Amino acid sequence: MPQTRKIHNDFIILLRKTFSHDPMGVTTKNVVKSLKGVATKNVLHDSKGGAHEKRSVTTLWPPHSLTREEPRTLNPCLEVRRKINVTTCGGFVNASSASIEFQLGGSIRADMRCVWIVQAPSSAQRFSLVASGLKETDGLYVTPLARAAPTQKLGTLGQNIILQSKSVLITLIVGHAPTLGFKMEYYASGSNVNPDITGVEILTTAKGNLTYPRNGGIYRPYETAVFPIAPSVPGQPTIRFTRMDLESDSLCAYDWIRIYNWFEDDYRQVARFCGNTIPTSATFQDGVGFVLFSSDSSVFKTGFDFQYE
Ligand SMILES: [Ca+2]
Repeated sequence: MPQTRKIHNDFIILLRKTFSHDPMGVTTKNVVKSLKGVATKNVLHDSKGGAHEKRSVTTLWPPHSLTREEPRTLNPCLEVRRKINVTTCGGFVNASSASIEFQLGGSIRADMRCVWIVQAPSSAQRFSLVASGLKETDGLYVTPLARAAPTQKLGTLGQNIILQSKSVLITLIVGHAPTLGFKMEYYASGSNVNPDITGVEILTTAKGNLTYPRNGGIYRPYETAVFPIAPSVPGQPTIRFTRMDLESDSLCAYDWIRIYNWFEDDYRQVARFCGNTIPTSATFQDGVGFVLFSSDSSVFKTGFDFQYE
């Protein structure tokens, strides 16, 4: 390289070092912006702190004293944050957006059942499939818990499904042959509302039991508690209630329990009961179902127990 050219290049490098706006080498891409110089953590807007994922505090640069004031319209919590990514078979996510990535690049056993429940602080949610090795004989389904619309199959990449429901069940139904994994995402959509789920447990063991409320006492007003049963070893679980103590009325219109059984691409209600009535047992012949409990504004009892195997 000619000497003059080298001097020129060195000068350019010196200029860049001297006037760089990023002397720490920190890229601004993932920096959480702050409003009025207040440190902002990578927190989610979870009204109940339901998404338990721990996050580190994102480093701020430049220091607050050097941060120029941001436009007032910015929400300090909604700036760049890492999205929750669930990778287990089943789970509960309480956040405005998340991805569910199950065995992507790997295989899933035949007849597998997984249920995720997602809840966003909004009146609707949008779902899309990002990557999929699922076959035609498999299915990934979204079911609004509010039951305002039927279950829909999320089967095509790029497809968007919007459901008018604060909380949604996502059900994986694998056919009678092993298959490959997938990745899907959901986003809050619509107007802001308070979340509706007051209790949730996803039962994945081969057998088990549940008492609600979990710590005894009486249940609360306006409960919506949901308990999917989807054993991770495929089977046909039978559910039996062993104790019932709900407000009683002839139509079960106030406080009630419903049992839903997966059958032909949707959840079908197989029982609705209240008071002290112990219902007959129900078998989930296709390997998955759920219990839904709801209470109204007055008269509260001690709840219920059930077991399944
Ligand atoms: Ca009641």
